[in-house]
Amino acid sequence: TRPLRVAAVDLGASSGRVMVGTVGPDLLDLEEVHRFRNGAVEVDGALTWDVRALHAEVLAGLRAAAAGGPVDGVGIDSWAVDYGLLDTTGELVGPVVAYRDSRTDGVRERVVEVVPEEELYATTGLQQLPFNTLYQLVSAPDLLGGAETMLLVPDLLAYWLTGQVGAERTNASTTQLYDVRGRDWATGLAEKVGVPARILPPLRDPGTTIGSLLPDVSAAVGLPAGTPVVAVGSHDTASAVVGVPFTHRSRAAYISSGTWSLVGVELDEPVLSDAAREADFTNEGGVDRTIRFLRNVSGLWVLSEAIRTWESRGEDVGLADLLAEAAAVPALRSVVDLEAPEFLPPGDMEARIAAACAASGQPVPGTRAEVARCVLDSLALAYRRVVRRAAALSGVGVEVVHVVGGGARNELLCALTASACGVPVLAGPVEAAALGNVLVQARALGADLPDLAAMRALVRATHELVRHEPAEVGDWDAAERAVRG
Ligand code: LFR
Repeated sequence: TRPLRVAAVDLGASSGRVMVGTVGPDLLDLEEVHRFRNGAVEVDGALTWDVRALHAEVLAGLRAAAAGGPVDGVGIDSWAVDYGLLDTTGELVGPVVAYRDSRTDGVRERVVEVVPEEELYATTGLQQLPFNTLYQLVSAPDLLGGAETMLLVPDLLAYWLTGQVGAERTNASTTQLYDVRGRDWATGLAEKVGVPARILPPLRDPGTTIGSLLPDVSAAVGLPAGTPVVAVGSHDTASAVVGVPFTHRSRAAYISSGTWSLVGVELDEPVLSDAAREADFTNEGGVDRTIRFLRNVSGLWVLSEAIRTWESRGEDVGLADLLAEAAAVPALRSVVDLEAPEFLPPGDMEARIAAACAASGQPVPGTRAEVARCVLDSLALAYRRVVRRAAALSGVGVEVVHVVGGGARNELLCALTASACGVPVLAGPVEAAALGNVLVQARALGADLPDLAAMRALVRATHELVRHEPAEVGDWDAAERAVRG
């Protein structure tokens, strides 16, 4: 029998791609067939996602996949929390607002007056991110009246491919409207904060079939009408964690490093202790009933925003050159708290970094290389803080840190991370999310991959990892005191 050939749609906040995954015994190959830019666009004063354009890009990607051979399945993952609202006729109500929009400013503070943080955490186990779906919904109550269904971004795209409505569980778990222990929508909580429970669609498990391509879609992309769309870990981080090549998951932490850095460990049960709540750790639902116990740390977003600002002023910035120059800047000259709220919205990151350094009595980075170095040192410092905390809260003894995603190809960042965490870093694969997407589809379509361990063994057997040993680069304790007192 020929190997399975599936299309994985993996959408990030700054780019999207459609990859063709080929899976067989000892075979796991990825080929990128379509890549496109993504980014929030301002419409009527709101930061929004152009979901129609994303849909068109998905179709273009599927067409490219079909042109290369048979396609046995399609799976979609994307960033979490954002959604479209549909009315009773299935049309979008209002725009799909992006999570960095300021509409949620102050909303969390209002909600916790109604439902105390302790109760929110006991039910949902989620980190208090200002943009959690719950807070977004509460911030725009006028839209809820006409809404019949809320679909998270990957579920919305799957709806346009198949006509089927539902909520894939790993992404549903990021909404702060999902009961992490009861594994169901937290409808009581939703009603308490004014979110009508009717808009929460039926849950679906990763690994189940959503439906098959609608006739017009299959005609448009050149795939047979019966082609299944499979629910994968539709939260990109859930798929990325499937792709983490753990040998012993109970002795390792992971960092899914891209626009965001998701730093944590994989567990079988949520940790809902007071200590976990106070440390603001999230318990997101993973594939095969696992728990992603982690914190969101601002990631390479801060560097890419800085570069975007420089380029908007007509300066030409090559990332490779910038990183090479940053590597030559002395370590830990100045560090900032990348978990601070000022690094969330788009804008001039160089100015925000300068202000933070000045406020904490550290040298203000004076060159682009120094700015980049400050971001990378600060990221590694945050990784150290969060890895240690994850270990302490969960009882996982971290002997190695896996770095997956785009950050895995950033050698300076990986080396700094090993130094900061004091354990080896295993870097790769870069395309962990697409691999996780492919693997879950392959199993659903009959591949012999009984569990996550088998999937990860296949990733290890087919992908080269780069090992970074911890080296002395500077005084991380002093750096931590500089940002956190
Ligand atoms: C990463 C990610 C994070 C989520 C953030 C916003 O791409 O999905 O896991 O917290 O984006 O959705």
